[in-house]
Amino acid sequence: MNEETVLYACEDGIATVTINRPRAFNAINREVVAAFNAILDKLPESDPRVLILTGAGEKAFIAGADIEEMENMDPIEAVDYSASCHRLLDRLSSLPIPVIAAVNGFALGGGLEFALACDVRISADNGVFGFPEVTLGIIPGWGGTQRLPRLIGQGRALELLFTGKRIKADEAASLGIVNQIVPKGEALNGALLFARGISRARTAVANVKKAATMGLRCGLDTGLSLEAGCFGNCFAHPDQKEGMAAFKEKREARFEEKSLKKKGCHVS
Ligand code: CO8
Repeated sequence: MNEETVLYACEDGIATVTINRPRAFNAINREVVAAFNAILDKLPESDPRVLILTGAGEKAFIAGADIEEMENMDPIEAVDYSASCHRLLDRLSSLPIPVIAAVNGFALGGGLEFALACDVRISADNGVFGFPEVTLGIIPGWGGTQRLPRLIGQGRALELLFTGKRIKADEAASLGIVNQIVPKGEALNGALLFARGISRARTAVANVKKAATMGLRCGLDTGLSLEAGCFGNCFAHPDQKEGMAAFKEKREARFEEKSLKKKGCHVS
């Protein structure tokens, strides 16, 4: 396996995962899926507090699944491939840390699905979004039919899914797909800036992510019970005492540095 198809770096608690197939516009193939899984296996070693996902080069975040690799799949292989990427994106989205997509160009098909599995999307102004699958005679198979309607509503999602049309970053922002737009070439810097603005109270951040993301998978009553549990979790952690003491003493809180290692790699 060529390990360089996915790059990993971690600095000052912020991890960056870069899909590195710029000549194929960072299209995802099985090798990328395996390399990404291997990076997630090792994530607790560097114990980041935020993860940023981006694509190599100036033109594409990820231009989808590798069409050449998919072309001759039979239905059973297609189901297996779909499920294997569901597992990868579930691992990514259930990390107990914020995950930010830094979209630096095309985010099409599977590329948009990778971006949707992130918590937040920062896009350069040359970002292009869409689900062209129907134009290839297939449908999104890595969560797009499920995550997009949950994010922007069924009608608006179906418009993109039915037509396969591409939209620019400003339209994606107005639909709620993109959180922030930054100038071309600045997606990673924009994501880094966003990451640095996230609270260092890691347990509180992990619990707020768990409540807000797992809560979307259930009804309101169950979601409220989940929130109560997450609220309680915070009171079992020293950060709650420290945060409230710091407020009373009119000083900055000193929250615990490490938590991914202790808590394992899942929000659930
Ligand atoms: N797969 C493979 N190669 C790709 C892909 C892709 N998705 N996208 C781009 N490339 C390659 C091109 O083949 C080309 O390679 P080469 O130079 O060797 O010919 C290179 O990247 C550059 O592409 P272009 O020359 O086409 O560059 P343009 O600037 O003219 O166009 C586009 C850029 C608009 C991104 C164009 O390449 C394009 O439309 N790409 C395909 C986008 C697409 O349809 N994506 C969806 C794919 S399907 C999918 O993602 C399904 C996900 C769920 C799978 C579930 C599995 C069971």
